[in-house]
Amino acid sequence: MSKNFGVVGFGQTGRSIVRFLENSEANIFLFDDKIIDNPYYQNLENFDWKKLDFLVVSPGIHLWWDVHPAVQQARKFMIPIINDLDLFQPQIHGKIMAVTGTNGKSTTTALIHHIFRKKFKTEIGGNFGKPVLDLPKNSDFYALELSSYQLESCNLLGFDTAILLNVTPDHLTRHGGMAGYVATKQKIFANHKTNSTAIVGIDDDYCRHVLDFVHYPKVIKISGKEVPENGVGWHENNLIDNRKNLFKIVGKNVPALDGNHNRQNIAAAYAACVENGIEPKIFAEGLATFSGLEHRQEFVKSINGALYVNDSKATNADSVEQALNRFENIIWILGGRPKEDGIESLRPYFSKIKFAFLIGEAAEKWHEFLDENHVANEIVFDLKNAVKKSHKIAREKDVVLLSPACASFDQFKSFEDRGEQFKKFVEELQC
Ligand code: UMA
Ligand code: ADP
Repeated sequence: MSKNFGVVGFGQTGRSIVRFLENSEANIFLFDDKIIDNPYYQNLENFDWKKLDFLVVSPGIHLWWDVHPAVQQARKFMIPIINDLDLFQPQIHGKIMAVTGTNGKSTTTALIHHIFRKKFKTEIGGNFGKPVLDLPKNSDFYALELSSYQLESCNLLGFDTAILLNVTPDHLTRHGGMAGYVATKQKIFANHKTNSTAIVGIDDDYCRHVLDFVHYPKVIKISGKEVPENGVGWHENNLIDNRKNLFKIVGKNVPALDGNHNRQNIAAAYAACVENGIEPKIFAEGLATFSGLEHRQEFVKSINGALYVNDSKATNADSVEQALNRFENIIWILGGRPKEDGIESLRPYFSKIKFAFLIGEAAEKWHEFLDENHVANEIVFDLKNAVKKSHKIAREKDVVLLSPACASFDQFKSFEDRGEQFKKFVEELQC
């Protein structure tokens, strides 16, 4: 008998879920807070919840804090709540390499995909690119970026390779604080297969805490700062595989992945590669040809000796810290829709800031904070103005850095839109 599936959220993920269910025998009932012109759309208020067999939720749907009404109803009628990953996993035979962490997920997933494609049929998706149900089902490997939102609603955990890069404060409102956020990230290791591998970053306290509770058949520690005992890490400019007392140099830093933060990503990608049959030589070749991702410390242009850098994806303090650490003489463009963790942790870098231009909803609040900390700053509200004003004061060797420490949704469609607009405004500047 055909099953009844409720689908909550008709965004990118919801559409892929509906497409998938349409190809099965399922009956589909679609919910969204917006009224949607779609034959499956249901009004949540008068729906007969008892008839559902499953409720499939999109990543944006809150399960534990500020719980979405559809989720509340499903719980009341004991309907299993699942997500697109739960539907995807039984469909495939290929191995899943799942990547999570507060920062570096996209870069690491893209790097793994770039290298794996040299040897195996490999797809990339999840929180980066296509939702999983839009991926071909016949691949050897799947490099999946998983956000905390996706881990929260996934039940069929048990990946072939599970990677946790780092954990620093982010999405705290959604997860009810840091404890909830860490627990959700930790879920990536909640289950395993007989030959699964866990790859765990050891560069922050939260990850080191999680490491104590990872019971995978194989655990590889990785670091961007040191060479872990029996793990993979860095000594000076060399990536070192230190397992089985084999102190082996396997690669050097590459320009597209400059910066200490990327060393963590490279170490994790290396561990995932060698554990799955990629020889170190192929890894090193792949590393050298990886061109990096847009909007992550992306060098846009040099004008009169000043470098313009698009780091629009830096939406939390830890990711901004990597950029402030890397550059000197910074003209900093920041702001947008602020996160709960704020920018207090960036204080040690304030002496490197020549001037800060504040945009978006965070502007007023952070203006006061920067004033208190003696950082010269001005509220300009919009990005175009910020770029123009930065250009006026930029001198040789300065770095004009868009690294907002905020979500983009107050003024832009997405972080990509914000980054594209930044690049456009930079291109329009007169030398
Ligand atoms: N909706 C509701 N009620 C809600 C929330 C959403 O009805 O309470 C509806 C909206 O009206 C809309 C739909 O749900 O119609 C949107 O669904 P969604 O918010 O789950 O977003 P998708 O379009 O499905 O995109 C999701 C990810 N979005 C989120 O996690 C919020 C995308 O990550 C991801 O790329 C995409 O799936 C493909 O897998 C975005 C993101 O911001 C880029 N991710 C966060 C991050 O990276 O920090 C986690
Ligand atoms: P995510 O997908 O987790 O958001 P990205 O690879 O898109 O990660 O990078 C997002 C931001 O974080 C960029 O500003 C980038 O420079 C920074 N970043 C990348 N890797 C790391 C890391 N390992 N630790 C801290 N910050 C990082």
